[in-house]
Amino acid sequence: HEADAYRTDLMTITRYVLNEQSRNPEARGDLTILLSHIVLGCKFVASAVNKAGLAKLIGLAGETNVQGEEQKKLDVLSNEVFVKALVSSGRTCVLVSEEDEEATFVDPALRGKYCVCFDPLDGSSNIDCGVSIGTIFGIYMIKDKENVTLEDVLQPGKNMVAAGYCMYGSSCTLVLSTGNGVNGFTLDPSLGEFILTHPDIKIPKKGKIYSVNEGNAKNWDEPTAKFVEKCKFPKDGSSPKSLRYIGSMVADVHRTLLYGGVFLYPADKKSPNGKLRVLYEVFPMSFLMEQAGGQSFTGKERALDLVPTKIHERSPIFLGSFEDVEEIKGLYAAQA
Ligand code: AHM
Ligand code: MG
Repeated sequence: HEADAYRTDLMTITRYVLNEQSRNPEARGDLTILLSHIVLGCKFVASAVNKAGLAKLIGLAGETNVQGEEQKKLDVLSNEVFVKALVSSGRTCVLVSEEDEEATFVDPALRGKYCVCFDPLDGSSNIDCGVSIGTIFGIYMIKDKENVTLEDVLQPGKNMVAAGYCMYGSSCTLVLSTGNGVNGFTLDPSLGEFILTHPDIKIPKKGKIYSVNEGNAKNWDEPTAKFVEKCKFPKDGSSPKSLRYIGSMVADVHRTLLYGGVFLYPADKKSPNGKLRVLYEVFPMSFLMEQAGGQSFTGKERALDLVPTKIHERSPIFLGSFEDVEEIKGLYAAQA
């Protein structure tokens, strides 16, 4: 019985990644080891998020608790856990975190061949009201182990070897691509393991949802304004799209991936490059979208073709169902 097989033949994320790697005769298991350290970071954050209120983990950075101990904010704490887990994996050489202004160059003795760009706790303004938040990561391979530079992470997103996110929501879900489709794993808290629950995720070709912060509408450019107008007042006889916006990228993108539709954080007059960061927000999510059959566009080009020049660079982003993004591309082309 198929359902029974699923219950008893547990495909953990480690088993899945090992299987993937064994198909590449040159692979030596380094990516598996690296990913298992990322998974450890995600489990730590999942557990911290769940007991955040109880453990008084959510206090402001620098605040002291009743014992007079310094309390660390959850995003600062999560960042420390990820950095330490990544360095100790022995498989990384450059780390870029949204929490750290400068990139971290791993001590040569602990160096491996991967670079990891990550946002340890995205959407942290949502923590206090219990809305879903997440970790986002993208992985590059270094060019030359003897000569590691910032150039190793200032590469277009299409060079990423893996990307994913972990959503801390009503359940904890890790969505991963190693360049061969997209798979979703849910944390079974009783086992402490991520189990494959969403094999081979494909985004619907067209969706019924659009997701954007409409409070910025007065500053939008014309193609964005036209697209959103079409979502609300379609002229081809189709039904209007529903608006869903959580304001937490991982949750908004996760819904878009599973239900279809489009998520946008466009440029506006006040922020000509939008808000979201290229290396650890735009690229990993664009990588996943393409791997799931959707697309991702910056308003000028395919998002994964963008070549970043600074580690914390921002870019406008339109991602989701293939046909919906195609429509946005058409509006930008018409304006050009
Ligand atoms: P953060 O890194 O400061 O948490 O900001 C990123 C978040 C994303 O999760 C989300 O998509 C976006 O900011 C929402 O921005 P806005 O509040 O402007 O709509
Ligand atoms: Mg962020």
